[in-house]
Amino acid sequence: MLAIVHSCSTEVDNSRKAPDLSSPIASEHLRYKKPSAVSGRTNVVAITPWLAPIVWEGTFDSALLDAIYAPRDITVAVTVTAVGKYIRFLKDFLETAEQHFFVGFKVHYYVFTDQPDQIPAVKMAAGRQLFVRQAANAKRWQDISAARFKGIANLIDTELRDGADYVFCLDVDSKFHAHWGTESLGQLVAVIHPGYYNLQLQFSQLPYERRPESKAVMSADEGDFYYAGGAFGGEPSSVHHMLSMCNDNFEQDARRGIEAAWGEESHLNQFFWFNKPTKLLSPEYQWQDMQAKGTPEVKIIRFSGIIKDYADIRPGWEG
Ligand code: UD2
Repeated sequence: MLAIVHSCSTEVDNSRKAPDLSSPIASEHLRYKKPSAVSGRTNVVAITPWLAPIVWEGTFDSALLDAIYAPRDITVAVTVTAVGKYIRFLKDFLETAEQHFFVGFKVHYYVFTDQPDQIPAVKMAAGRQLFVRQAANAKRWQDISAARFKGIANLIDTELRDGADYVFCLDVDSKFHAHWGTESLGQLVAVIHPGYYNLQLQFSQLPYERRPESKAVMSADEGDFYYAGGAFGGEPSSVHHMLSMCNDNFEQDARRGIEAAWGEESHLNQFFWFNKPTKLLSPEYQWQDMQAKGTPEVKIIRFSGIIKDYADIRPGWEG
């Protein structure tokens, strides 16, 4: 495993301190507009039937949340894979992350790539560092995408259990457009897929894997939300458990010559059906540029997948 540390503009102390929960938060940081128990966002659902919050613009106060998390001196790890032609998306991903993702907090980017010499130089703020880890190329884009789960699980095992408080796993062909911060933290965090949040679809019409031969199978009356494979996260141990379970199921399928409908995303969705996420992020946190820019529900787009030429960039693309 290759380990290259890219220097950033400022010296960073790598030793993580234990959170000092005894230090009081200055009360002025805790003051904010009086909250209401009876008014708020009315055109979206902000809580699941299992009482996990669904994070939408207008449901949280960033300054208050930052004041709660800042004394804990947290480190947020981000994993992103840039293999083959997808390396071209990394610069924008990193530059926009520096503008919007956990600004003011320690962020460690872990870039998995087959081209370590092509990592762009991106100026990073103090406390933010980039680490490169080797990833293999493959003949099929599906295999590159799915291999992320095993690679990230290994990274958590070897480095993140003690090296980060939270980890987010994101698609590289994406850009940040607006604030993404402490409101997104939780034990196990899923993002509602932007293509399925507002359709009056039955469970049977969501694109879960349906074939009983696959370990990702969901029956027609099962499901919660349909979640995106391009963004999820949580505490390292919980994310590790999820990735390991999904990867085991994915490999069992592969040994029997089956590939779930949407690859690892199908396994992820089935995992979340059995193991409910503790926090959901609205599609503000995983939009797609090919969709309309805004809707009455999605007032702000924080992170979105760019439009890409599949035939040009994906190995093994068959249309
Ligand atoms: C969706 C999911 C994606 C994955 C995939 C599985 C979203 C926004 N994205 O995206 O996470 O679950 O479905 O079908 O929900 N990659 C490379 N090189 C390659 C191919 C892929 O580095 O040649 C990496 C890269 O980080 C990319 C990710 O794999 O962002 C997923 O591939 P994709 O973006 O082409 O998959 P897509 O758009 O179908």
